[in-house]
Amino acid sequence: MCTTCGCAADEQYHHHQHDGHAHDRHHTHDDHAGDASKKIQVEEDILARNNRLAAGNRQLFTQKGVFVLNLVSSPGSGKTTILERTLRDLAGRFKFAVIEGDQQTDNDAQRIAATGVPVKQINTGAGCHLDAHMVCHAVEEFDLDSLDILLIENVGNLVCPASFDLGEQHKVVVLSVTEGEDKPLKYPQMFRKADVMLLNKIDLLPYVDFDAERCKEMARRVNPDILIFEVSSRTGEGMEMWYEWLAQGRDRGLGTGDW
Ligand SMILES: Nc1nc2c(ncn2[C@@H]2O[C@H](COP(=O)(O)OP(=O)(O)O)[C@@H](O)[C@H]2O)c(=O)[nH]1
Ligand SMILES: [Mg+2]
Repeated sequence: MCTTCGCAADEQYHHHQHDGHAHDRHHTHDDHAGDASKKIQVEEDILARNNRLAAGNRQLFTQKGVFVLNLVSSPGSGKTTILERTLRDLAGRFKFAVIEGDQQTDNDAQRIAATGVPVKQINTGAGCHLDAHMVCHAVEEFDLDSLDILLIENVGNLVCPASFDLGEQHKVVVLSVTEGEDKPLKYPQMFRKADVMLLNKIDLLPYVDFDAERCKEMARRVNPDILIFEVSSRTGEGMEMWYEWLAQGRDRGLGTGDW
């Protein structure tokens, strides 16, 4: 039994391996309404439990004065590269820690460790998102009292991470210019849940068929309040505005302020 949140660790792990795809796993030829309502009940229970744990995480982060962001995107949009540059550029200003989520490997954790920032890798196995329980245990490895900002890189996936609150103050969605400008309309839940969108890889704009204005208009259509920063984590272009937002969010004591 886990002492922090009262879970039975093995049972919980088993749950995580499936919960992202709970919708698939009970289908048989005689699937019927009873099974469907059971599935809905299971999914509701999973989300309700996650929400309870996320609320606990958020309370802890607030108590400790840690500003927490959950970075979400499809694989390869540049989340880790954005983190690497942010950590190096703001090293003197804030004390950071990072949680890395991937199905397999600690490649991203190694990249973050090279910046000198404490990092914890979570491998989700077959799971397609991080959840509040995983984060609750991952932060046990950090000295939260000494931290200013915790950055969580979620598993690359524009669908499931939208449903799982981790206890963050904000979701930050990263979209790169190689992915097509209509992604906000195709995956509206994610763009609706995010407070900030980083439109990354703008150094590639001259080489790709991507209309940045149209993309921003689509993002605002699903979320009129979303803040959009156009950046290149390769060249550093536009990153100052992102840093300014980070610093102001942190300085305002975890609020969203006037942005
Ligand atoms: N041209 C360009 N490439 C980038 C940029 N940001 C990331 N990349 C590249 O995109 C690929 C995926 O980046 P990564 O940070 O691993 O993406 P993640 O899967 O979202 O963490 C790598 O080859 C990066 O070098 C950028 O701003 N411009
Ligand atoms: Mg990554």
